[in-house]
Amino acid sequence: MGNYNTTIDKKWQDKWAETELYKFDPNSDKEKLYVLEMFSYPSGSQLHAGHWFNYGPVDSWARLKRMQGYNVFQPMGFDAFGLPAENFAIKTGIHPKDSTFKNIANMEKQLKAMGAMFNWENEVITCSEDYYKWTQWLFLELYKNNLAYRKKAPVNWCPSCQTVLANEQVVDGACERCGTEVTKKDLTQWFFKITNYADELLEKLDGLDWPEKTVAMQKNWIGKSTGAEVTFKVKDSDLSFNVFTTRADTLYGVSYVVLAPENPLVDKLTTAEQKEAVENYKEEAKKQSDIERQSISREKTGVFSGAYAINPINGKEVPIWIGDYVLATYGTGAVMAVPAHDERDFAFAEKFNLPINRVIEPMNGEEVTLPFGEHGKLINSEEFNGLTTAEAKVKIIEKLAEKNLGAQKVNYRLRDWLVSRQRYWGAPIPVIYCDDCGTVPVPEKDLPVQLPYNVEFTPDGKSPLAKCEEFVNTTCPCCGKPAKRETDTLDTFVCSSWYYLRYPDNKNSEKAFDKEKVDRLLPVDKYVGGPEHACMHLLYARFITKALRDMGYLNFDEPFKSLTHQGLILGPDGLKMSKSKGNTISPDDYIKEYGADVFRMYLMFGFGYVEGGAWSDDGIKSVHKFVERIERALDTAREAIAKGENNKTTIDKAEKELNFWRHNTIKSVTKDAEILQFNTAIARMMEFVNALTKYTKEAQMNLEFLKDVLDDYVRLLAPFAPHFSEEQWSLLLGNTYSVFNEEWPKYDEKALVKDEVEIAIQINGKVKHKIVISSGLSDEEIKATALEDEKVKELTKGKTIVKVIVIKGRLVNIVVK
Ligand code: ANZ
Ligand code: ZN
Repeated sequence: MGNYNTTIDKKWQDKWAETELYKFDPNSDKEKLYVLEMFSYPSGSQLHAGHWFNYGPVDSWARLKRMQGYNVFQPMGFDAFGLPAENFAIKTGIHPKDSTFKNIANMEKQLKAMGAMFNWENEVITCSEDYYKWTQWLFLELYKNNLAYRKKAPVNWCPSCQTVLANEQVVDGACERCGTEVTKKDLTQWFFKITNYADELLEKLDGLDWPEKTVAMQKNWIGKSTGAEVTFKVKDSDLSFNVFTTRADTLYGVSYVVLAPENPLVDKLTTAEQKEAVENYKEEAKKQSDIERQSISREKTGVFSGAYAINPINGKEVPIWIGDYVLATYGTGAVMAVPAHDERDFAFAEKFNLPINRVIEPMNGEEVTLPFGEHGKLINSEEFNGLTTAEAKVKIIEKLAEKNLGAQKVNYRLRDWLVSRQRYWGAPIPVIYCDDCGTVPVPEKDLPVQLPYNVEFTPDGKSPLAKCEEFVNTTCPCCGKPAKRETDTLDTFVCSSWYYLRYPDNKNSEKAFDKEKVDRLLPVDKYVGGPEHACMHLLYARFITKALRDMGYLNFDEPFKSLTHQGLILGPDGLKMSKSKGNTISPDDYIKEYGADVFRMYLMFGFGYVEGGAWSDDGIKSVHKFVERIERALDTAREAIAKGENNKTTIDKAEKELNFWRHNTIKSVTKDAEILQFNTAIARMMEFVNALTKYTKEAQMNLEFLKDVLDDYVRLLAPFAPHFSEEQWSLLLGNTYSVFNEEWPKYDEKALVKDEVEIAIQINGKVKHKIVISSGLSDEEIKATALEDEKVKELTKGKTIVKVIVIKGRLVNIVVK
């Protein structure tokens, strides 16, 4: 049994804390490196294997960087507002504030037991007044700069969470949190104008060192679409409407137009005869989610409005239909339908017996079945016949533009970010409504608008704060008359959209952060967290950074230069861990048994970092054995040094061999760990132990050399097994605390060239013998060495040597007669 256990963990954690080993010095001359892990949500009271997989290996990377000479900043905090704490409160009656702070205290303890070098003095807790005060300030700054506004809009409503959701929080038509199907509700809500930044958010993605998939997801979410708006006049009326199309070239093929049921024009143009049918249809449409509405396979539904529109290119009349496959929130909420060339229009036309007019054929004139959605050349399009799709898109819009009936237009799928929530556990929106003065932002000096403690938070669709008289009733900051507070709270994603800016200056009570301090540390050099935030947190944070930059608070464009998503650790059954399946792994139990370093090393060795995989008890046991083997090998070596017997001063074959492994290990570990490929890095360190064990069995050892090798090895191991290595370092004679103040070892390329090689000797092409020669020899020297070898002399005895062929590093072929 080895000595390494949690007592060693504790010993060094205390020493690190006492000596403030990891304290960040903002004035250091070393190059800064901001390493950030996504902060955790204190919803449960336990760190789970997923947290560990995020924080443990990244801490190892940060330690490596520290040893490589960087001034590493690695803060930690808690994303502490939000629904889970509130739902927990509703279930148990324990107040969210009480449960949250209790969970935080426990998680801090666990995080400390991990032995990571977090800069705890920079901790941020988003539900603390000294933090949410500045979240409210951020809201006010956005408001002042016309980037926060309030409007009535159909919003996503989760009937179970009893609150609105941002578009990003709706996944396949269901609530991202609880899976309940999301419905629509017309409500007055607060929005952030993220769409102002759509173009920059898209363009700057290309300059980021981010996973390709995440970049693609954000691009898709922003959804830039280049097309045109075309104006259709309503027949016998002053009304007109625009459609957004990416296929202006198909304008001659329009056989009807479709309005979204929610389009305000519907009521205005529906004829008396069609009124009832249209009303019924609108009611039905409310029950469908956007996803269902857009599904290609779903049977199309619709209703005729009774009205007609005029196709602006040829003056032809086309019927105006209402159909829910057109979304109110995209483009103009109206489309020109070209059934011959669009799949959904085709299905709709077939169902309602509407004309299907071909206007595009393939470039080679081949016959095709409809709908034909590809590009080609125009037919049945008067003066535009023969033009390619691309040419016609330009020419047709040019012609319409002369009459003011068309223009090029870029559209985005991205919508403004809905930030108000009808829930309790969040930062109150700092706004006051006054009968005389209207919407009045709370003056900065009155921040924070405190979240009251005694509130009835059982959800009933209204904001819990609205039921709290002391909170609601206030006086207007402008005129002093009685006024009412906004009772919605901010989406928790607002809290997490700027936390990385607060870490460097977390105690500032005058400002959200000091510009100079933040500019010195940001952008974040390495950000690591789960992939589930690709279109939410990561997009919101980029937006807020850009908005603050434009307000003059920051000097950089992008918050996170380099991003990695760690994989998922699954239960032993290969399924996602969950309490109900009973397949969760409790890190604390394993740590008690094996120590934090064994747990950490297993996570790094047992899984590809971005792949993750299924937990295995055998896996952690074998890592435990490996740590014991290292310990034994190091003990043996150290004892030999301490005894000082059988020492020698020469560097012979055995030393060269061990030296080769030493530098080979340094090289591979440095290379692999750099790119967070921890599993192979640890595999190399395992190999090294074999070489070390072999050397310590030599009759004579060069003890000075051995001490040197051990120093390097313990330094290599330190980031991966911090407590264990600190202990080993302290046991090695003459070393001073701490190994983490040591330099990362460098490898010597020369040591990697083995100076002796074994080569084969062939007689007439058949391998007969092997000899060991010095690797620096020339062909002539190799030839001479081979021919002088006793065995070779014997093999060629009595024969005539016709030719000797030397293939460097590999073989010598002797042709004899
Ligand atoms: C006529 C047309 C003909 C279209 C054709 C396509 C093919 P993206 O690329 O996603 O931007 N569209 C426009 N607004 C819509 C809405 N609110 N709801 C549903 N569909 C809408 O798609 C743009 C195309 O989607 C537009 O181009 C329009 O149909 C449809 F052969 O216009 B197209
Ligand atoms: Zn007023």
